[in-house]
Amino acid sequence: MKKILVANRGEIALRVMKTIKRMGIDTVAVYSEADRNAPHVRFADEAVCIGPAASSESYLKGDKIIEVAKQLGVDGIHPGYGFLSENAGFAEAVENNGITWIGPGSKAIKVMGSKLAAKDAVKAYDIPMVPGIDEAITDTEKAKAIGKDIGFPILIKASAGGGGKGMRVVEKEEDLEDQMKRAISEAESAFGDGSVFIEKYVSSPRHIEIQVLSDTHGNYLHLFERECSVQRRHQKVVEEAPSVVLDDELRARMGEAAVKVAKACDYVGAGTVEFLFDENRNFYFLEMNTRLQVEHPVTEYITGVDLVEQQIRVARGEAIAFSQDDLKIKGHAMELRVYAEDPLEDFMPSTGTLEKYQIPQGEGIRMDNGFEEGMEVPIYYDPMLAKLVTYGKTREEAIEVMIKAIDNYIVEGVSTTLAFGKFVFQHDAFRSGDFDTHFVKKYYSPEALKEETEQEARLAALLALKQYLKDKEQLRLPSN
Ligand code: MV4
Repeated sequence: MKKILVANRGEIALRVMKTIKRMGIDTVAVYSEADRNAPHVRFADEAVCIGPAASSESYLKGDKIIEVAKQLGVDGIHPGYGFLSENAGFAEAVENNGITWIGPGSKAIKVMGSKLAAKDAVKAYDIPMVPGIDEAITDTEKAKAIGKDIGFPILIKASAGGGGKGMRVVEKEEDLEDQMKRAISEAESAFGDGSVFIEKYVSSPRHIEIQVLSDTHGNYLHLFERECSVQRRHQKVVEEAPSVVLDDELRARMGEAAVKVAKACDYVGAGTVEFLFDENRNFYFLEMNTRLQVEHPVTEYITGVDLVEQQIRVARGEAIAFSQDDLKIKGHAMELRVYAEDPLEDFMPSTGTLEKYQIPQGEGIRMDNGFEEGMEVPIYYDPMLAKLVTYGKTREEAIEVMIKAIDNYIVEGVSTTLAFGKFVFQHDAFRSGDFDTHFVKKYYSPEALKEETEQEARLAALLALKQYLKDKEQLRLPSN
């Protein structure tokens, strides 16, 4: 491969292009009219405008992107995450045009894009699943019988849903009929597919996912877990690797289960298998994400593996050059997603100009960043500014590096979630490791954040006063 087009924008386009460049391969950026001056456009060897600001007119225009790729003699397309990354039709079209798709086969994307098809595919592989049914259901009487069988509360899920969309908890039998009708009509309008199914509701799970990697030679490996329990409305906020709750035995079992899921759909490349983890230390397969994930850097930190490089090597047909036994966890990594949102105003997106934008740097800090001082934060796309990733020999160290890095991250002109992130990293429940997917709902409020910020301001004022008094004292000392 001599030239790769990155069909994405922002921090992930830059991150992917950095590895491509390091591998001695040329990069092609595509961009919308809103991104003319974006860093990913300037970083690339070549860049082509593909349409107006709206994603539907630019970054989602698969045909246009393929046309550009052919014109420029591109050998491969990397989709990043979001946009076209899990679009089976696009993956197929790329291949049909003689371009290498740097991602899994369209069959795997399709199967894992449907919860029910995914359950069906992994059925024969003895993978732990939440008690429930594995087919679409419309009959409320049948649903009631299942509810009685597995016990309430139950969860109704949309087969075509993902990331929490189209889910409904049903506490008791009386509510079932009504909730099911709503779930079906919601799924129909949101996904054009009204198929829903039922699972036992796991009330306080942790979200733990396993990174897998496979090649076209039949090698399958896992690169351990990421803990992603700190999230807000199904939007991850903080991720880390490894998880505090796994031991080597459980880690190996979950890794093996994840590899089986990958095998079940003939997966090729880098993928992620999500599990729920309950208070009795049971784990259950949830879904598989058939793309490079936002939070992949924490895995790169603790394993030393560049996942984008591996994706490209696998797409070129190379065999993975290391084995499961070669992989060892070294240290601990934390990631904070920094959004242009106001944590005091219900995380309202905050747009405007970055009047000041200074990113932290130093030992144990990795910034996956897509912005610069003076840039506008556009309203058209995801409001994530950057990922702040830190590393330490221990979890405590990674947290300390993170808190210092947050303090050294200066943003003016838009609101950010930096203070909210600091709130998480300073929280006792987070630091002790005793948290689950309800962390934010349970502990966060604007008042709690304000209280903490004010306390810090008081402390800072006190320290300044103390220093001032000390300086004054020293000045008064007689010089002889
Ligand atoms: C669940 C669950 C409890 N029980 N399934 C949310 C996103 C989608 N991937 C699946 N999700 C869940 N499925 C059963 N049977 C709780 C969640 C869930 C969740 C999962 C992972 C991370 C955060 C979450 C927040 C709320 C609910």
